[in-house]
Amino acid sequence: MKDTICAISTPPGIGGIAVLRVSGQEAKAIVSRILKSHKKTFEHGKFFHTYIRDPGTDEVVEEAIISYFQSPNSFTGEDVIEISVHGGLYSPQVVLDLLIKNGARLAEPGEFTKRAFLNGKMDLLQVQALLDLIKAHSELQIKFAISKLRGDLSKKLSQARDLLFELIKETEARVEFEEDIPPIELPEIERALKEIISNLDKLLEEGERNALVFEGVQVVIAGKPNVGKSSLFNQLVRMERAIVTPVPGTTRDLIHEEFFLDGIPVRLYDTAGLRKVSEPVESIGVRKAEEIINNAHFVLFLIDSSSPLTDEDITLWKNLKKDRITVINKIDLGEKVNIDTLENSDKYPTVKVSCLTGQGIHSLEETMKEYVKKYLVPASEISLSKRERHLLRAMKNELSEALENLNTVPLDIISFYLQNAFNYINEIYGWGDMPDRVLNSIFNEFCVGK
Ligand SMILES: Nc1nc2c(ncn2[C@@H]2O[C@H](COP(=O)(O)OP(=O)(O)OP(=O)(O)O)[C@@H](O)[C@H]2O)c(=O)[nH]1
Ligand SMILES: [Mg+2]
Repeated sequence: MKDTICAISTPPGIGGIAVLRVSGQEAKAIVSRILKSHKKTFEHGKFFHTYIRDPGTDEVVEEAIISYFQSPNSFTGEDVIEISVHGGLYSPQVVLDLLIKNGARLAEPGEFTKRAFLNGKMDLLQVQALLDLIKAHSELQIKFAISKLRGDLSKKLSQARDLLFELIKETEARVEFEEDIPPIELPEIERALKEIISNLDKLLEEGERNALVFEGVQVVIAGKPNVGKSSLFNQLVRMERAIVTPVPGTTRDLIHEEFFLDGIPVRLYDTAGLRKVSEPVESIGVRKAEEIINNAHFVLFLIDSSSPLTDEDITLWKNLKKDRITVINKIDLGEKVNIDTLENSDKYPTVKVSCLTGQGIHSLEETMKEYVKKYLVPASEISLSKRERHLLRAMKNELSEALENLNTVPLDIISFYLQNAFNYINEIYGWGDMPDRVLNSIFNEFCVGK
């Protein structure tokens, strides 16, 4: 028998109420031990008012509303009792201690959700959706999380799974009872495989792009030393985060902050001014800057407005293999720069700003919003987590192997590829044998009490 778990499910702090949750076969027995009156009966979906009593001292320690959900009709699928108490700093803890003293065990992070999963109340796609929902910081993230929770992705995947299952049946039958049934129609198998692969491709493309809603867009501020990168960084993140001085080469380390543009998380990096240096600390900074630029979705390329372009600007611009917004800074000192000579400069939007006065910053933010949307045009609300993407790709690889070798290898090998693909799709749902290591890595992301 599994033990009965308990936790405070509301965040710590003073509030209207706090809720404790108890789940497991012994839930009723344990909670009964700490109630003032034993006459209360637990009825599924009903609640009652009572007092919490310490059975050791017989003293009343709290007032509570108790609700009961009978197995299997509860969040975890087990008997669940929720105890609502006054939302203080200390009293929920007193009740929790009593539950533990009387036979319950403190739940691990995400253990309620893990039990819900193990009892077949939700699949791993829904678990991920729940996690996305809890961690959501924007309306857009909520929309995507709800879509997954309601099963939009599950439906799409189950089409692929059903088709694949049919194929496995076809091939397995031939492998097992070769003589008794007509030979397999290879062109049919080929057509079906192509269909599944092409659907997977679409799903992967869409789901990966839309994952930006959760994973965010990486934007890097780059330019030669002293053009005002750190000043711009501070303006955009609205705090004095990075050190600003008139000395070129001030910034050496990578600094980043996150903020939202129209509900999409942006991770903005300030970098060391890009130049050739022999000084070891700064040159490490330059190397790190180059690395992070490579990984960025786009760059804010900073140019000093107060003097003409230098060779440094021109070389950096030319070597930058990234999409960019050109930001001309220090316009309060006059507009002496002409960027027309920069290769393809008209291909990118240009915004003029002064990080000293704040002029143009709003307009830059608007341009950035437009830019962010270039990377994210959600035609649907389907998004794929890293785990889901990884498994879908693995599944696709197996199917591609099957397709490639269809006419050249024996059918049992094709069937083997198909089985592997089938195992991957089941793993996305969390069906079949799931190693504890994998499950823990998912459920540990939750807090205690969820
Ligand atoms: N007048 C004026 N000065 C500015 C503006 N933006 C930045 N500065 C000044 O330019 C100098 C360099 O600014 P930083 O923000 O440190 O420049 P940086 O590009 O981060 O420099 P490094 O980290 O050394 O590469 C500082 O003295 C800033 O006060 C601006 O819009 N107008
Ligand atoms: Mg700097």
